[in-house]
Amino acid sequence: MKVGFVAIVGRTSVGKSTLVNKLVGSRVSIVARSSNTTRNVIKGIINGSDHQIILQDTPGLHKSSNEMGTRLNDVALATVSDYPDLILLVVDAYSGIGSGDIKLAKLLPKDTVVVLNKTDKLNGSQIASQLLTATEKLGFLDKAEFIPISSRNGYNLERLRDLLIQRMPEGQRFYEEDLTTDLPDEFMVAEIIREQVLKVLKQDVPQHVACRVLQYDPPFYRCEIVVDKDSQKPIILGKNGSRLGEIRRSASYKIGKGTVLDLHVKVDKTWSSYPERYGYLEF
Ligand SMILES: Nc1nc2c(ncn2[C@@H]2O[C@H](COP(=O)(O)OP(=O)(O)OP(=O)(O)O)[C@@H](O)[C@H]2O)c(=O)[nH]1
Ligand SMILES: [Mg+2]
Repeated sequence: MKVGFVAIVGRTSVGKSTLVNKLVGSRVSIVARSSNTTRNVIKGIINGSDHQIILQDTPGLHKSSNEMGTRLNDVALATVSDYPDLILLVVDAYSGIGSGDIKLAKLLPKDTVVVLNKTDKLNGSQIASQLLTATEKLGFLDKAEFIPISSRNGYNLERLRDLLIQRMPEGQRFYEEDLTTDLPDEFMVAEIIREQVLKVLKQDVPQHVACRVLQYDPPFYRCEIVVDKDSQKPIILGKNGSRLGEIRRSASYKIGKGTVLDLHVKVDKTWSSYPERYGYLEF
């Protein structure tokens, strides 16, 4: 049986978490338009009768301007040096390979698999030209395989999945066959709420939002949304609490039928200095 670990790395917002969800076939890692969405190494497990592939979604690499950003980068790079069976470098085929991608690629093994994501935004000849440019710019990865994909419309994901299976060593399952992630349920609930916060607020509020479950009593959950500035609290609440209501409705729907969410907004000016307190960066 083919079993192994695949570390998925790349700059922020290239679509790593979207890819993991698509390959796994369920939503294990949250996705947002804003940068620095993923804050933990999130495992997504692909199960088959003759294979089990454990994908490790990681925080996106970026130019960090604060302590938490630096630690997010460190967590991602630690996954690379933790002897995964394979590394998947995700790049954005639409924006092309930039200096950030090259800098990261230089830290990776020569047989890394490079996926050029978001090809749904390009036509056939543009894809061919981006593929050529990528192989030139990342030519130092001289045993690399380059695959254009789209996590959005599924283009080439079957081929990528087959390649991953092929590249895994022989072994025994690490996890039960029906598991798609090993994340604690409480953390999943908090992440779904954070995803809806980012979605409802769009660019209004920064990534500096934390979500934590205070009472876990399914289908009842009491949770806090934490911001680091007084001025952000009214933004989350909206006029007469309308935005918080919208967040509550959409998160309840995503968590599941019958969910009752009690949401509170809190200001903790230093939360990003203690991300573990809120469940981030600790696994
Ligand atoms: N058009 C298009 N958009 C995509 C594709 N994959 C992801 N996206 C979008 O890109 C944005 C970022 O996606 P994520 O999956 O959160 O990116 P990420 O690399 O995990 O980001 P970080 O967690 O911040 O590192 C979201 O708006 C996605 O919907 C794709 O194949 N095509
Ligand atoms: Mg992500």
